[in-house]
Amino acid sequence: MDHTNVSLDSLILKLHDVQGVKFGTFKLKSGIISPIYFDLRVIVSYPSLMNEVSRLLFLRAKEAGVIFNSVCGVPYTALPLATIICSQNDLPMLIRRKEAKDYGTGRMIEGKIHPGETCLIVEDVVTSGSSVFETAEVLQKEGLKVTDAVVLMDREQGGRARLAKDGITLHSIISISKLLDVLLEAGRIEAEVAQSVRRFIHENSTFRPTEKNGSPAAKKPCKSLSYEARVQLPHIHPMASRLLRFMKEKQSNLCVSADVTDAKELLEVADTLGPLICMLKTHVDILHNFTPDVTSRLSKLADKHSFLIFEDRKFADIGNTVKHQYEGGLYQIASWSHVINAHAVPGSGVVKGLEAVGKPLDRGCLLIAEMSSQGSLATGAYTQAVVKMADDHSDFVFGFICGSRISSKPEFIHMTPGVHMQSGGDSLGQQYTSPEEVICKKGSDVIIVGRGILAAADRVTAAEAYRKAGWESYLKRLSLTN
Ligand code: 5BU
Repeated sequence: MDHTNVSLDSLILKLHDVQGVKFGTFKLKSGIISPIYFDLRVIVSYPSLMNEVSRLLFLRAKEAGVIFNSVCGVPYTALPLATIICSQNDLPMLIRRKEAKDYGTGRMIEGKIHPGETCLIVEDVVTSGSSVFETAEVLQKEGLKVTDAVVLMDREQGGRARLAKDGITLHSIISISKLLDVLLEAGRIEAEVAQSVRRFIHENSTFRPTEKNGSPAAKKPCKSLSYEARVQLPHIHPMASRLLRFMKEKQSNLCVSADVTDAKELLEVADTLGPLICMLKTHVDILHNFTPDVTSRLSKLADKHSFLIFEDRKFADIGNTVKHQYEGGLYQIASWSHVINAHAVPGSGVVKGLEAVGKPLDRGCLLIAEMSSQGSLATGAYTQAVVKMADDHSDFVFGFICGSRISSKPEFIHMTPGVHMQSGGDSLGQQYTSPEEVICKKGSDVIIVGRGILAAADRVTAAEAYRKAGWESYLKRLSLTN
């Protein structure tokens, strides 16, 4: 069980206890009078708080699927945080100097630099995003890539949008809104104080994006949007964003359907094909020798190779029953599967039941809007009703199983099964479409391939052929639509 939400509330209260956040009348550097002030430097005096903040920062980056080789803290408060993160997770650290040494090498960065590698930036508070940006600039000058920053506190004054403009995604642990909610509920502040802070934040944004929704991407039709542009969308689900990142980093929109019946073979498929895929789809209930150890090893392989696990359980019962099926029983699916799917046929209760279990664990759900099998009843008005259900539950539902793009919202991921290089199907109703047709013509995002790869004499070579075909079809789609 993940206790992030619980610990987040207590973290906010602890920060208030140690006066890391204060309410009153404060004159800022800019001369503006603010009703709230953060002084997170104080946390260095509280070791357990330092450890907790560092743990959550690292977890946030992991949850978002950020892939990085080293970590750099924005001087000075975030320096010790970066140190703890690196020390506890065995990661190399880089230190940014505030001023170049006037002797010796005159370097601005201390630590071993490997040009081309990606460095994660860590910061305590972000207002306009300029400190993060300055650090990113120094790192980039040394040949490093900076794609993401994690921050303890986002003041929600435009930093996120400003950094997004420069290609840096900001991930925050605490937003001002959350902070105010928790302090209000705990009776630490009055409603009027919360209200005045909200007004101040709203009126003092440092960055006003010219495009609607804060993202130039929001206006483009989604077929012409790159996977990386979709990561930046303001309302993207964390699971969708994590998947899109894996896709971009690994140049893979391939999900392998690991339909094997032996546990050892399943783990072998995951380990050998892991580097080529963005997602591994399982049917654990077809394993003849399932043990909980299989799923814990699968999770380790997912971490090792950066892919998501999708248990294709197709939940389809009333909310109360699916809750138990998802959380308990022999398979305890919620504890290891990042993604699950559901039929919409029972009505929205099925999503509500699953969400009650999956949301606290930061899981995500796909709704089955269409099926690849011959004579499927999931068509027309049914499919449209599924899209509406996804819209209504976009906190937990982040996409569809479908044959083609069915929602114009670029936040939704479209995943298509029944994919094979050779046309045709099987004797039990499966119907196949090619990777190019699915990605380029039908506008789906991810191809799901089972026997096309599993039945090949050399599975790695076959998976690479599907990865390449899927990726090239995506590049072709971008070039045709832009
Ligand atoms: P294949 O070997 O590529 O045909 O396997 C396809 C997989 O996708 C298999 O695990 C099915 O259970 C799954 N699937 C599908 O084929 N069609 C659908 O509409 C849905 C799932 Br939903």
